[in-house]
Amino acid sequence: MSGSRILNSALRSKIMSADEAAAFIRPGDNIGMSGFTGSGSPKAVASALAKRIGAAHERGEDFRVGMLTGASTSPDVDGELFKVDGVSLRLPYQSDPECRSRINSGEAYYTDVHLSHVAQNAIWGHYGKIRVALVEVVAILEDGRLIPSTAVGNNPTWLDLADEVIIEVNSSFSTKMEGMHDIYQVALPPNRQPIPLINPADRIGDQYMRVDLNKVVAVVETNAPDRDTAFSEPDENSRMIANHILEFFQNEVKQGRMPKNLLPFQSGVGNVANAVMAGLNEGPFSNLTSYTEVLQDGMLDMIKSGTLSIASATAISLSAAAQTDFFNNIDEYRKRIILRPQEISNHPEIIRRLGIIGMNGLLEADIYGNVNSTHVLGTRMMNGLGGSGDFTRNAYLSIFMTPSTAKGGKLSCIVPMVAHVDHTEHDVQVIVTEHGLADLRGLAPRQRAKLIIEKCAAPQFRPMLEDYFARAQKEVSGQTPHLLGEAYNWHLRALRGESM
Ligand code: 0RQ
Repeated sequence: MSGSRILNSALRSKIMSADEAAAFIRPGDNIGMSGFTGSGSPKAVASALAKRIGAAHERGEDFRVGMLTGASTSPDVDGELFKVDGVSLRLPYQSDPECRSRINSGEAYYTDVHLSHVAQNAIWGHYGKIRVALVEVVAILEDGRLIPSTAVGNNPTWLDLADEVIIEVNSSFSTKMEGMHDIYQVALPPNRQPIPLINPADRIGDQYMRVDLNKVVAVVETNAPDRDTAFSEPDENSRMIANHILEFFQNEVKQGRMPKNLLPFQSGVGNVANAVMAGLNEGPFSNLTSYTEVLQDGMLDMIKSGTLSIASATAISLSAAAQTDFFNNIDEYRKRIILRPQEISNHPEIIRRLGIIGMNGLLEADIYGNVNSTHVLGTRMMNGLGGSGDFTRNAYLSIFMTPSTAKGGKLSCIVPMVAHVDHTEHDVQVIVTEHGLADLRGLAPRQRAKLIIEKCAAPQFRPMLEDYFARAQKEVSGQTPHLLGEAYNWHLRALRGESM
């Protein structure tokens, strides 16, 4: 029934169509938008805006906006807005092919920033004025408080900063999500206080988001599920990577460095990460906890089996089948899942305090352990850094996992020197491929190189890496020996379409 989830009468009077709401957005606006890895993104107003922008461009008018979100959105948001060349600035993380192509062609600016930094940067004004907030919620209470949807992201900050607020109320999500969120915002220095979160299960804030009702210009009703984040069955490489990691964890417990139920873990996105979750679910561990950004299918399975007792995140990004399961069993999941603003899910203070195990993917690592997560062959943006840096720098254990090769074996994911650095050798502690796991803790660069080549490189590239490293030591020496005239020949060969 129309308006049934909008209990506040002032906001009920603002109900309108997506086209009418999109008309509030002006050329040049910066929009603080909901959405994190496909979940919680606006289902109607962004595509209505894309239509409006497309029509303006046909009339020869300039119309582009700045688009700031939590992380990636969906084809009807990033895809449609970028297809009409409607975005001048995008941040902080994206994974849409259309968006990626406009960034790499130079038509749009993309600011790749740690996810935990976005809110405070926006408050400080580093992104300019955030004039409009476009935020999806599940329902509006009588007093105007908002029940967040499947992603919290930066929404509390967008609601605070914007002059005009457009709210989408999505009735496809159960109102039983009420109580799953924990909204806590940090003050700016010098008034910042310690964040009182000691365990992943702690609730430190409010269940609801708040907005100044006078700023709300439009309320739009929608009824559409989140983007379907499909996962494939773990392939052989992913299974082998997962096995190396499980064996490593067992040894850490044996050495007394981690308790039997490990430490809270963070898991990146993608199929390898999901396979590691599947491995953990089948492995010998129980009563695990997670303090992460995104809850994927694998973690839902772990909650169901009882392996995972609590999952703290900022978003739930699931396949269609897992979304059905999530809402069918929401009363159970609500006891085990907490969704927080990304400033808190990714906060360095908490990550360091909890002693997180961070597990993320990479494009390439070099023989000394520097990691490139974002730039294909050094120049073309893939998805962005996301939260990998928040966790890698501050975790107790920073693990990077990848197949040893890409593009059918033509590219080695272990190279002499990465062509772009997201995570430095000082932060990267473990690298894992299907061939093995290199535990780099405590090692000096030349020791790291030996181990990474031996354990992680693909057999067809190993002799070349050994030869490079041997000659670099002999001809140049130094703390971190490199043949600077040769290091990027690997990438140059790849750019010519040859094997590295
Ligand atoms: O390309 O899809 O065209 O085939 O990169 O590679 O092996 O499927 O791995 O899905 O785990 O993604 C780094 C992108 C890895 C991801 C990255 C090509 C490869 C394929 C994907 P195709 P895989 P994954 C939490 C943390 C940064 C953000 C992050 C990522 C595609 O992990 O975005 O960690 N990380 N956030 O063929 C050229 C190489 C390559 C390569 C792989 N060396 N050169 N292409 N590929 N290696 C989440 C958030 O923060 C929101």
